[in-house]
Amino acid sequence: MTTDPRMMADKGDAPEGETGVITKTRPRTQRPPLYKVLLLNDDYTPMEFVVHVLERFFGMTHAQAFELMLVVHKKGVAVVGVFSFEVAETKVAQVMDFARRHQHPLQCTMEKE
Ligand code: TYC
Repeated sequence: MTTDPRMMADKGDAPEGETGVITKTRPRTQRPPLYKVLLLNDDYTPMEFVVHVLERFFGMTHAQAFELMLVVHKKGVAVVGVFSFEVAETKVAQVMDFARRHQHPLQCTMEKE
């Protein structure tokens, strides 16, 4: 029997070459927050003006724009698109400015998704 540590049998705590602190981290993918652009109903803005806004600033066909305008008209509000903060901000400003220039009370807002 030996007492020399170099001669003692492996106690089997862990397989050789696999000791040490685990340092690997899962890559955390950061997605930018998205913002919904909402169009609100009112009693005065002409339906055709709203349809034009949706075609002009949201790239919808006349049929898509008419359909969504009717959703806003009936339900009071609808999401017209989802964008990055900067794009959403620009769309809201474009719609609000266009409505103001035509003296319509149309309201467009954004909220974080
Ligand atoms: N309610 C308006 C009307 O009857 C039409 C309208 C639709 C106004 C959608 C705003 O976001 C709107 N003339």
